[in-house]
Amino acid sequence: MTQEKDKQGISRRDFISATAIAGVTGAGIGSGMVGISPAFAAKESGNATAIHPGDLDEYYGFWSGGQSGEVRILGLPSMRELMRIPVFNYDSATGHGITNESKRILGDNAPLNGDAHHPHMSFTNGQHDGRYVFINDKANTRVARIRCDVMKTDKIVNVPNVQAIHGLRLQKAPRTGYVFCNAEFRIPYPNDGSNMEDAGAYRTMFNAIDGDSMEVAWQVIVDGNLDNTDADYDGNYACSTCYNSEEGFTLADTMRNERDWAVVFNIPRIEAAVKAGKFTTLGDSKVPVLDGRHGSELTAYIPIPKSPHGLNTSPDGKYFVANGKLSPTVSVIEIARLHDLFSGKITEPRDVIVAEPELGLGPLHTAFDGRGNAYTTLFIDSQICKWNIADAIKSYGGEKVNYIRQKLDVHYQPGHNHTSMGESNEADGKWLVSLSKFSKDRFLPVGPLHAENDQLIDISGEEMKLVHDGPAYAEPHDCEIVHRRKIRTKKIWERDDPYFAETVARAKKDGITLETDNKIIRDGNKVRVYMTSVAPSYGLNEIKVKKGDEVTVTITNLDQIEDVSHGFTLINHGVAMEISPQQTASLTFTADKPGVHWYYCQWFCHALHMEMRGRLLVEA
Ligand code: K7E
Ligand code: CUA
Repeated sequence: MTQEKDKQGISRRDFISATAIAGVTGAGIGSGMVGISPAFAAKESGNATAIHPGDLDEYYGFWSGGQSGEVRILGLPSMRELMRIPVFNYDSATGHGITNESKRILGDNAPLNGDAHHPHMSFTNGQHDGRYVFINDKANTRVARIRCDVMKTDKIVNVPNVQAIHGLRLQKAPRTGYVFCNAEFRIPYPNDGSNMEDAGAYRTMFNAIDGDSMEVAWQVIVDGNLDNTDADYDGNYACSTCYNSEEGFTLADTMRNERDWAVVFNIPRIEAAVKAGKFTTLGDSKVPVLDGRHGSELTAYIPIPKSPHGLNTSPDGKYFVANGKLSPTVSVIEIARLHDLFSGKITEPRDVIVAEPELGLGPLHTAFDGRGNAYTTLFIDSQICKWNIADAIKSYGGEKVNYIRQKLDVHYQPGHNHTSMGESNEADGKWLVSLSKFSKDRFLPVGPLHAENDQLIDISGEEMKLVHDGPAYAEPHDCEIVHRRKIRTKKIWERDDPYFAETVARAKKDGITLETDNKIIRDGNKVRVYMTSVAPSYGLNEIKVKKGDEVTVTITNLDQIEDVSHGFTLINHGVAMEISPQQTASLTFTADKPGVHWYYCQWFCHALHMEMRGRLLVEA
């Protein structure tokens, strides 16, 4: 059989299911491959990469939208972008940041920019459970929650007392539970301008948010800056990397020490201390603040080489891997030894380290295949280094073994990398994505600002194989790859959905039945317009108000057919929103311009979509 390859080297005929050949390398052919010629399988080996028109992907990828402040959903292995979820940003397609429903989530006067880094799906017993994705906003010190049944942001919490939420990971067991997040930058306490030059007054904190209530549960003061974090699979520990143990203000200051540290948080001890009232509060915040600086029984500081960055838990729950960044090594911490460290049986903190393999220049993040191998990005070398954990441990113990399995060039300067299901205890070792920060010459040039390059790598065999380049806008620091069996989305809204419950309650107060009524209610200079929409028309094609009125338009989309979303855009007023089937959406604006202003549906919904419009008549 001849193989037709396109420019990326992806076989157009590679239609066999990924499951059937996962893990097959070279000539080893599984019996599940009925009807596939041995020549084909032997030559191709590994995962099916092509998803043909009409076929569905096997995985959802949740991608951080970086400085765009959003989250994107990709399909893997096709790397097609399926949806964007506005989170910390303004979105003119859906009206996030404009609608009353989204403003309730964002808060009053919320900034409409964000710097999203770390999207992570909730867990039950170490497995992804399809409930929520959480993500941080470094730019405005916030954490958001996305509902995975409708793929909308449903809660955002501002974290008090700190600046710049960066590393974010979730409690894995028994469930999420806590959303652990690092505040990166140190600020003086109190931060009121009274002590800005006093370096000794600066601190930062490790934070835990209750993933159910989205309230901050507690905060722990630490030494140094905090960078990335991860949690174990038993609910006992979280571990964060720290750079700037020097606690300096300048670049030169932060680089002085040969070693910084990883700080381990003892979750049961912290919870006990909160219960026992051993905490303070700061300013107006009621959040319990505990002291976890050196000497505290709540934390353990483990010295590791210079300015570590990523912190990743192996899917077997045995190790925390801290990535060296300025050191060519990663430090492997055996989680079982942390019990002895906290009980005092181990007195030298570095005795919890069981391997420190030297991998190459600029190790930033590590991913796992569930078969005992780890994959570390080498930012400076522009490579992924595949290494074996057991062999690295043997080597640290003095045995002569080569733990490095392969180095693969990526293009270029990779930050995070991710394996399919590899951030849960169901790592399946099929795919690896390298989130390369620079794309340089890999795509058609589009001006000084370049796309990032998210590269798909087949890791199902012994050898890593690069199979796809995917350009991405605004830096997707991090992503997570979750099998589609974990996710159940709704195709149309349910009428009692909490997303618009407050809007429904407001209508009820006005005596409105949203599913049938088309009415305008005047309340002083406040005008509330209620209408329905059914393709291709609104329930009202004329709204009469007076100049200066504050107008709230509430629309209920009565269509029951999947994909018939409507919209409402009012010309020259900066207002627009999505109204998907069975959804109620609302927005408020001031009618400050006398005259006729057309409103129209901006989501193509019908052959007569262009005719779906009406007039706002503003009397002088
Ligand atoms: Cu860019 Cu996870 Cu914010 Cu590393 S972090 S690269
Ligand atoms: Cu309704 Cu377009």
